[in-house]
Amino acid sequence: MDMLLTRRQTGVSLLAAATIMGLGRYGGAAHAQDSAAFTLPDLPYPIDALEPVINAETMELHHGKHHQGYVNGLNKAIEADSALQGLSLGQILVQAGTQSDAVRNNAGGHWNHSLYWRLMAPEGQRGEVSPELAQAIDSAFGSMEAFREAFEAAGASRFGSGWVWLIVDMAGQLQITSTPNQDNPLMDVAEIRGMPVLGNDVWEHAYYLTYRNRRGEYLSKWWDVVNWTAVSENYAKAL
Ligand code: MN3
Repeated sequence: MDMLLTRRQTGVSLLAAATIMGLGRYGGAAHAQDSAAFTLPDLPYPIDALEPVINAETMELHHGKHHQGYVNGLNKAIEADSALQGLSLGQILVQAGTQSDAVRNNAGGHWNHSLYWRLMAPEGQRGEVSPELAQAIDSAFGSMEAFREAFEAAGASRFGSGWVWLIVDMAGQLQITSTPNQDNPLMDVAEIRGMPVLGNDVWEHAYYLTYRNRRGEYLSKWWDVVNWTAVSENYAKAL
């Protein structure tokens, strides 16, 4: 087992945390049980539920074509590599650095998008930031407003395609970080490793139909659809 997986303070491994966070529901446990292919999770709300921030056409393409493409690509790559067969998604992610680009990109794409859909919710179902998370954000960033600004800035300055994250790092602290392409902070290759609590997709396919080249506008409007109940649960589980 990778030594980096051991959290210095709590002794909880990232892999265990990833499993707790629901990797199993998105291909981990199911895959291990029956060696069936990874599958595209259903959206937890109707396709137009996030309008006007994210329109139905964007969701249809993003979920139905892009995410499905990562699932298909991952299954194809695994089919061609018997060493990967039977591994959970989490087990593949933590050894992404020694895998082919096809495995790294498609496994990351599948995990990242499975999280992303659940970080958003329709109006009336977005909940509130838990007192514990609010306090941790204040302590790490000064205020919720300062956190949002820093998160948006990190997303805006990611060159090309990638993701911006709020993570619980290896020391148990909140940090904002960003990864290229479909990498994520669970991967052994990540500059800063930790458990994602919140993540936003800054690939153009996530926003281009509505916002064109205005990534900053997408990042600032995205807060309107964030499911704070889910984010607060992610934080509680990542500790
Ligand atoms: Mn995407």
